[in-house]
Amino acid sequence: MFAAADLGATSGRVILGRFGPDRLDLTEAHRFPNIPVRLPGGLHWDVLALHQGVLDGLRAAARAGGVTSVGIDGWAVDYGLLDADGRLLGNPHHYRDERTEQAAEQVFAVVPREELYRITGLQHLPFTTVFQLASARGSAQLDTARTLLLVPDLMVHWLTGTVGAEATNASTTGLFDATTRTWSAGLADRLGIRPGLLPPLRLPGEPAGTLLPHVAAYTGLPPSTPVTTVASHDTASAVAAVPARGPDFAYVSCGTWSLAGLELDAPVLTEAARTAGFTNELGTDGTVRFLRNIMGLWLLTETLGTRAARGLPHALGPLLDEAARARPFAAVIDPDAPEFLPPGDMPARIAAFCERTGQTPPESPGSLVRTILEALALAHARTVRRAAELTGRDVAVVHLVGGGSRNALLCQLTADAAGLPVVAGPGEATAIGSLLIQARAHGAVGDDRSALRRLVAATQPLRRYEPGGDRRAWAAAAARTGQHDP
Ligand code: LFR
Repeated sequence: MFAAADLGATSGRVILGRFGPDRLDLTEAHRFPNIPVRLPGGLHWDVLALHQGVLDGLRAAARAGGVTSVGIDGWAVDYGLLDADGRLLGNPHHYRDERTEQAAEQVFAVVPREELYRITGLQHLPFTTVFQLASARGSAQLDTARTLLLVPDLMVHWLTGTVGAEATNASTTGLFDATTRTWSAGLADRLGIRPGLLPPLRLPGEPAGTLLPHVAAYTGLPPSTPVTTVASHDTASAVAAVPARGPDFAYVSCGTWSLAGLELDAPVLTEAARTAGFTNELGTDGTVRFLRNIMGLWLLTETLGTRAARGLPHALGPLLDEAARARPFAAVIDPDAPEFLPPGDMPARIAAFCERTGQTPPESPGSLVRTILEALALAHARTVRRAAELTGRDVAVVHLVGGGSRNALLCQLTADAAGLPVVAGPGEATAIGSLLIQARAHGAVGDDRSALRRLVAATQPLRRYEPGGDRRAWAAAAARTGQHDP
């Protein structure tokens, strides 16, 4: 049995996976909330609570019979800083904190955006690590720091005492060279980042240490339990678990974010890819995740959160039923409009977006939810099409994985918008990706990446949605969106 600790933006979980010939059985050992905290210094992650959640999950794993190995993944970009004694300096910032607004321009003044893209291959997101570091420049915290650890690497450090930077997640920092697949010492130097701050890289499958004595004592797992490096960027793990049966697929990893794109062998670092907003993040086995970030279910969860705070009905099921019955295309919004990024009153922001673009805001909660899901479906479809155009690849099927795959309306709308079949599931693709990498490293499954995908396809519940709907209406909506290349 293997344990995957998967940290998401709203909750963390520890999932146990048991492999057998043509078998992969999953059980959820523990789930815990991830509640960001606003302090005078901005919006932060409660990393101690996350560590405690991981420990409690591992304790549950020990009670369930123990594990061959543990792996940890989480969202990208964010980091903790350690001092010379290896202690965490303050609480890591949340990528939705507003402090990075001006920072990108400071970076571009030193490394022009076109050059930065040619080196790192990253789409422009205001919160990328390199911009967060620029906004922290000259702070006492950064001046004192000796080691930067991305959040999953920090969790591994607290389990094992070891220090390393997992490569798929390092590739999201804006300090990683997409071609050489190493830290870009040149960029760090030009941007005044001490080279020693960035720890040695580790690849998925490599050992990351064993449990510290106090971790073993608390969890009840033996101190010799290995922690295995997985694709610690959650999206990289999710892509590894896409249940594709052939090469001509696109994926949408849909949770808080929708990450839509293709798996490639080499980065595409052209101006066309840059202006279309595509990123080249590292995947497992040296693959490249050529994708775009789409705002994702964040729009929906923030909408539900706003309604809950006002004492309004906010249960997802009934709202989705209403949305399914609501009139199509009451309003068409761009889900990636920058004002949707920070936490806050999403219904009011969507209404303001509609008014600004000469549209009547959705009039009922069901219509609002439908507007969000149609906007995501349009963005999924448009991103998949652009990715195919930019790479000359054929796409015959879209695999929608992650929590969003449980949203039948979103899956059907995505199929309709793309004019392609959507295969939905698995919902826990990220944890499955982590389990597969661990199982492979410990010899419980074979090496071949496509065979791992076939195992997921053969063992996990999947649902297929055929494209339907009114093609002309979708085309008209796409023309109305204002969904733009950034
Ligand atoms: C998804 C994800 C995305 C990344 C965003 C912020 O959970 O990891 O891939 O762009 O979170 O880190």
